[in-house]
Amino acid sequence: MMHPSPKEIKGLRVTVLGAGLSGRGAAGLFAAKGAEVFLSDSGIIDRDAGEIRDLIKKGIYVESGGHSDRVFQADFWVVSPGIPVDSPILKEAQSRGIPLYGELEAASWFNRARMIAVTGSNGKSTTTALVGEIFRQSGRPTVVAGNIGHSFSGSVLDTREDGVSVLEVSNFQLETVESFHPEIAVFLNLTADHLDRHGSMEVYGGLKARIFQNQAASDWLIHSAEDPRVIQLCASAKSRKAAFGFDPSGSTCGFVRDGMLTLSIHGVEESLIPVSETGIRGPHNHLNALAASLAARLMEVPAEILRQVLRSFRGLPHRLELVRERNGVRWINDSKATNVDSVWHALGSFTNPVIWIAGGRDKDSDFSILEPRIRERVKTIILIGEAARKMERAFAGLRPIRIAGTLEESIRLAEREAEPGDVVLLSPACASFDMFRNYEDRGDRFREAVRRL
Ligand code: UMA
Ligand code: ADP
Repeated sequence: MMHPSPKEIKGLRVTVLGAGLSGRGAAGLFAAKGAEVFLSDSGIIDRDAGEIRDLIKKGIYVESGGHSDRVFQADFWVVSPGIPVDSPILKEAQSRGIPLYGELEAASWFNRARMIAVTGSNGKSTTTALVGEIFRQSGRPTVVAGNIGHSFSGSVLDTREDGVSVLEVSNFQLETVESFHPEIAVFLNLTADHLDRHGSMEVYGGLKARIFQNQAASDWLIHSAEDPRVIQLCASAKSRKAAFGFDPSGSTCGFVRDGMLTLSIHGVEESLIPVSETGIRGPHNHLNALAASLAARLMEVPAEILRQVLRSFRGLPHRLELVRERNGVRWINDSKATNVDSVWHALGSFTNPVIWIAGGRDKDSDFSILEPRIRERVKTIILIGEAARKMERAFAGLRPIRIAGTLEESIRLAEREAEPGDVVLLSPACASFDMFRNYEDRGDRFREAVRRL
């Protein structure tokens, strides 16, 4: 079904489901375009909080504490990514014939800039932020949005034809795309995550592949040359392909040769900088850097700008973030490592003995995959949260395991164990929602407690 064109929005009745970041952004966007907006949230929201108050002032009707029948009086719905497509309320809307669009899809109808979209199981935020920084430094009007923490709806009206939209795209968002069409799609990797929502790797991988479903032969798909599942999924794309990895093939690709980040653009090689001079650490981050560099070069950013930003970009907070060095012990906050593969790479980024703090809310993960890495790098395991007992069983006999009741207690235990040269790494392999508001809250609490030591 064709979605309404931006010019047809005026006067339509739009129900926005969920009043989180996506829903508030979408409500503001569609109200600005003249729609009659009804914003509905199943949870309790603070009607006096600044942004909601502003939406109410703009004439948007807001309900919370449940979805009333009024949600069905709509020409179409804009749905937040956290609401699964098979949830009863969305099924009911579908059975009544109401068109449903995801928030990212709906925002993209209004995009005026050239579009780069980044997906994958891990490294999305880091790569998106790096691409965004490169374009900002190049002087192009740049919007960075999506799963990275700012809804695209909230900034899409700022996009300009001479600018670029750099979007981090999650599989939740891809579940509800239809016409979403990035000129450059980046598919970083595919490892187990969110299996509690999607059930199988096939479903999860199929959703990620939607990032390129509307691409044509003139578009670019930048993808991993390391990940066999990604390579297989990308084979069906109509777009031109640029692979990145340690030894990819093709006339346009990115690789590391003799310790140097290198691109080949239409067969012409360009050396960027030595990996040892990049601001972000670990081999996984060098892959992120190659993907970001390809995206920028394919949109004509001069290589010199790339070199500057690759040196200065230090990564985002909560991703292998050095909090403190104290008595020869480095304390690292990797709270954003919410799945098993990100921990695999985190542990692989250190050569010193690691005291590893992990645990939280399990996402049906298979923790035993980490066994070889634990044998190589870990000295002591300290577990917290709901998954502690399951993880304890998975790692039994590998290394000494301690269970802590709180994050603060895990830090005290780690301090007692740590010797000069060690690394204390919070890299949970789990979601945070059992004990914290989100991964940022978990990382902030870790940082504060470590600074107090
Ligand atoms: N809600 C309903 N009805 C329901 C279920 C939920 O009204 O049946 C309401 C909740 O009460 C809540 C709101 O929906 O108030 C939350 O919506 P949401 O979960 O879609 O969250 P947003 O605040 O809109 O944030 C979303 C992304 N969150 C998710 O996909 C879960 C944010 O990514 C993203 O930054 C933001 O849009 C802006 O684009 C976060 C995330 O955790 C960081 N993403 C997952 C990940 O990275 O692993 C996919
Ligand atoms: P995402 O947005 O996909 O969650 P982030 O950039 O926020 O990705 O990083 C999440 C976690 O994954 C961090 O712990 C980080 O160290 C790790 N990570 C970053 N890039 C990669 C990669 N290419 N492969 C595996 N893990 C990665």
